[in-house]
Amino acid sequence: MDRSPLSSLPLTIDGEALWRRLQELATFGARSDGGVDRPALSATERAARRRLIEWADALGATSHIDPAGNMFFRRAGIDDLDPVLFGSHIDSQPNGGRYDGAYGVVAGFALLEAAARAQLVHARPIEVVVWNNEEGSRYSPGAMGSALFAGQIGLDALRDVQDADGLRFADELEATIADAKAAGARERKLGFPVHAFIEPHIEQGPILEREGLPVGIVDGIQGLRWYRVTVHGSSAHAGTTPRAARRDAFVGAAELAAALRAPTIDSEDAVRFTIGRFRVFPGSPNTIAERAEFSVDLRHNDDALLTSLDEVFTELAQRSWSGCSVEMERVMTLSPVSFDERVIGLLEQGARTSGRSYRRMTSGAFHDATHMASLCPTAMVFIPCAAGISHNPLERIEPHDALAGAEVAIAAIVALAQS
Ligand code: HGY
Ligand code: MN
Ligand code: MN
Ligand code: MN
Repeated sequence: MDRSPLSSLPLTIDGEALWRRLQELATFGARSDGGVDRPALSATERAARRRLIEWADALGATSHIDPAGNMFFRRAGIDDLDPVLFGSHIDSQPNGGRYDGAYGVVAGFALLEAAARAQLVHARPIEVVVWNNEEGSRYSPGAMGSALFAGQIGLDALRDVQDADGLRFADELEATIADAKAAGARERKLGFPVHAFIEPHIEQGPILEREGLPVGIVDGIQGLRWYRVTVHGSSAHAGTTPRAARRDAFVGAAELAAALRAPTIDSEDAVRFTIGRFRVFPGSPNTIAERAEFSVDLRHNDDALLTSLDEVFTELAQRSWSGCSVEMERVMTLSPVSFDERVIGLLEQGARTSGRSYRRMTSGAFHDATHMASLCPTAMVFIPCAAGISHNPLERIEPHDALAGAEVAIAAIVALAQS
């Protein structure tokens, strides 16, 4: 891919408009504590998608939705070449912040706005993308829409997936697609050739703030494994059942959880082990638990270590724990990924041209860029967030950093769209 040197920033980005759009998007699923609760494929997310369609209409971009629920807001190029994609996700954690995912999508709209204002001419189409269900909190696995787009999983495998309230993924997806089409989005097939992809995102860690840098150029993402563990016991009376007769699913799950965590903290460097969801059934104070379900989120940049831990986990799950049996399913596997050096180089040029100091860094969080890197030249740009806090309503960014990251990413996107 040839590339035009970035002698100056190709567009003037309206930082105030970018900030206004971020705050407007945060009204969809707004929490009283300043965060957002905007689950994938929920009514609040459907309303947010409709607002993005309105924004696109006003900026002369066409709106599209694919069978995976991914949305694309397309600014035509003078040639019908493979498009450059630019964006992130708008679904959030239940106690999410305003900027995780949303920042990358709004930076995309800042580009559409600046390009429309400047009547920018570019060879390739530029498409702002909203990947469906990146968080994986309501429906597992995460990064689902980009995995479907990249052919890593098929829709058939998700037919029976339900959320905690028993609402089927397939039904909620169908309703979301119908709602977007009613608001003017055009249907599009799943998957198409992409020239390059850039995902602007908040760092969700403390490094950039600690080093006083406005921009991070992301060259890769660490690996991940997600597990769903179910421990089966027997319900019984809390007051009358002697210890020897108990098959208490909570006790079994607690012992297994501790056993799973032990080898991760024994490894020479920080495997990140998280149990974020733990549910006990029937969930009555005076009934011994018949079933316990919990999640395991495992992260590290050494795939061989993650694979070796998978073998240890599989063996532990085959044992009996306080008389309880165990089912364990690995529901998500992401190998560490390295991004494309040419796209990284364009982002570094964008930082230099815009006079922003920066550093290269690897992402601890997974992103849709993980799957896109298997399809096309891909990289990410990070901006700092206060104290590295994310997946928390206290998530905060600064308007000047939001502008800096957008200018750097947009300079690279425009250069890619010219080539
Ligand atoms: O969990 C993650 O790493 C991403 O932020 N959803
Ligand atoms: Mn995110
Ligand atoms: Mn997230
Ligand atoms: Mn992401």
